[in-house]
Amino acid sequence: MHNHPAIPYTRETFSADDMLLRAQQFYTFMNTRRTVRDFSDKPIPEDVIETILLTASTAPSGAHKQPWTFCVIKDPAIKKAIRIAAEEEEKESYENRMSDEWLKDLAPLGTDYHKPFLEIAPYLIVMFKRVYEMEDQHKHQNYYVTESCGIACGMLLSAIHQAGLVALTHTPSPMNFLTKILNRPDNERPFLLIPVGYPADPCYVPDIQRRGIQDICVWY
Ligand code: IYR
Repeated sequence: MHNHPAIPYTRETFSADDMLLRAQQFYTFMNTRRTVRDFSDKPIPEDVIETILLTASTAPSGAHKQPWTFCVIKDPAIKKAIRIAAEEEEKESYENRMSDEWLKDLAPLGTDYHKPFLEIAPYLIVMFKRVYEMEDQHKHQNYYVTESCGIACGMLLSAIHQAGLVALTHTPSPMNFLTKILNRPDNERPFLLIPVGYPADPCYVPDIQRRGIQDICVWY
């Protein structure tokens, strides 16, 4: 049946009771994740970040192309350049590009164009999506690049949470300045900018709730 190389795969399974317990425990843990904007500048070992990125890279991807590059920025001068460029775009967005409805929807989050966390957080992870690969001067297609990168990002956020760290999914718009500052090749496009660190002490998050199961699930 298979004419491609395949290896056996098994994994540990659980009784219904244990499945429910594990599912509940994981949900309880993940439900303590919050998007954070108040970061501490306390350093984090590089191997923690590398391990988190390896977890992100376990995500499924179209034709297993793994169409992502994670740039990790620790250099204060580069963080500062990113902050300056991001605030310039964000100022324009908040003042002229975002609709009244959008600004109203953001009001409970208390965001504005100031982005001090871009310099305070010990690392900025910028995820680039790789829209194609260059091999032997030929372009090779990648597939479902946005979906693949979105899934990898979710796994990245989970890995950050598991390590006891916090993150922000920051989307300065437009983000092309990241391509220039980080000198990325033509096949890469900025996908998401994720400051990672310890939370500041004190750290505040918006007083908002998640939707319940009745609101997110329809059974057939
Ligand atoms: N990118 C801007 C605005 C912003 C947009 C959304 I949608 C958010 O959920 C939060 C912020 C900023 O980072 O401030």
